[in-house]
Amino acid sequence: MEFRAEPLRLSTAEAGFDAAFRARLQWSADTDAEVEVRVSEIIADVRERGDAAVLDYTNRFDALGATSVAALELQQAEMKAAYEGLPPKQREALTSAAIRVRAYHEAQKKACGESWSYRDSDGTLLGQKVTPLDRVGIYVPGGKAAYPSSVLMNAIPAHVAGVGEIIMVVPTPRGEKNALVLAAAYIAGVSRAFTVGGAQAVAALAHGTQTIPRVDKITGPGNAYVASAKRRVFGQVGIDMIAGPSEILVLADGTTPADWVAMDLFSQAEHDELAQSILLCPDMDYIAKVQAEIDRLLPAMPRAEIIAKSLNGRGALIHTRSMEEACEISNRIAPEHLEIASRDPHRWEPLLRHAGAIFLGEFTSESLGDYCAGPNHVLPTSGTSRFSSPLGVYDFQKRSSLIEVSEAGARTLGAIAAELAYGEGLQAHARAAEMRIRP
Ligand code: HSO
Ligand code: ZN
Repeated sequence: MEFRAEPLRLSTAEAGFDAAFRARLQWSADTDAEVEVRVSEIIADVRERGDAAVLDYTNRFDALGATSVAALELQQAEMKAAYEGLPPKQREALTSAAIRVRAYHEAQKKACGESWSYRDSDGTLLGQKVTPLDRVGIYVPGGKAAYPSSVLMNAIPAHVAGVGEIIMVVPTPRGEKNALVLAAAYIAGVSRAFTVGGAQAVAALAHGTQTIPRVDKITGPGNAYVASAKRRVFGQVGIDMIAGPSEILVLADGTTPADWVAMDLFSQAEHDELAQSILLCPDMDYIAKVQAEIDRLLPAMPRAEIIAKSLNGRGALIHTRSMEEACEISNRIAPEHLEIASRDPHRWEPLLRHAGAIFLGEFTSESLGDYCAGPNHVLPTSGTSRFSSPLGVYDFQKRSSLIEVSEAGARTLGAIAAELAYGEGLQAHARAAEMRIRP
């Protein structure tokens, strides 16, 4: 069967652009009421029955015959053996990726993850103390989107942050374990791992059971059940984000080979029928070239059906009046991945404010960022890069303020605080400040 991909052709010069833009390019993350009910029942059951509930759901949903949750724990020796048993080239690639991802996150920790303090003119010490989380849970999907690279992207920043214990959960339908996922867990510093998935895994991590320890934060992508469960346990534990389908936006000035750009559009489209790939370009001839490359390259792609559905459903090739206008539209979309396919990417980068990750220049394919460039591939989707950031070391740390007031500071600050405390009618506050003012 042949799949044609005809992404929507839009021109910013046409009157209907705005309406078409809203209808096609904006994402609504509606939740499914049935999923919500099911997930709330599962969470309540896991809270009440602990291991017994986790075991029941896991045996039922993943067609296992386990007799205890303890039996679902993966041993370090098994993860190590998986790593050692990988074909050498795969093992080397995984190791190289892990080394680069670790180096990037170590630099990130140095730049924005260290404690700091200063003394003011009264000798009062003020600062911020950064501490890692004690224990985090990492959810790894086990179904059609089992990504060992995501194990690295979640576990490595946690490890670099200094998290005490990293607990991984991964469903293994019919008991099938993914050797690359186990190997990635082994080299990324996962402390314990359980072959448990779905809402029951999230509930177990959030509330703790007899066997699965309760964590402080849960990160990692998952299906609708996992997303719903993460939303529900938020507050009891921290969560990273609720990830939507993958997105790529390519800003092209026509200087990058059109087949490279077509393949980059495919690379996110192949994740999911709901993924979104968009090209913004001021050169109509170039857009036609990219379309021709899409037509030429698609039939040979193993995931042609998914790619075609994604491009036909949510994809767009947009003709803009200029590169400046393309940058403005990109800011409006706030994509997860933004490629600047240009020989002069630094000319456009300053105009771009909202994107999970920005890939500069013709040699920077988005896929390098997915695996091994170094930055994290867990990124804000669905326009949320307007207000949020890639997963990073900072997601596995928290900050405490530090205050040490000197005797002189007690005088200056005491007078200010007492005045404001009396204004609020809070005597004890005022007196506590005043008592420390020595004559
Ligand atoms: N592009 C995905 C991450 C990924 N790609 C994993 C390949 N494997 C995140 O949007
Ligand atoms: Zn990807």
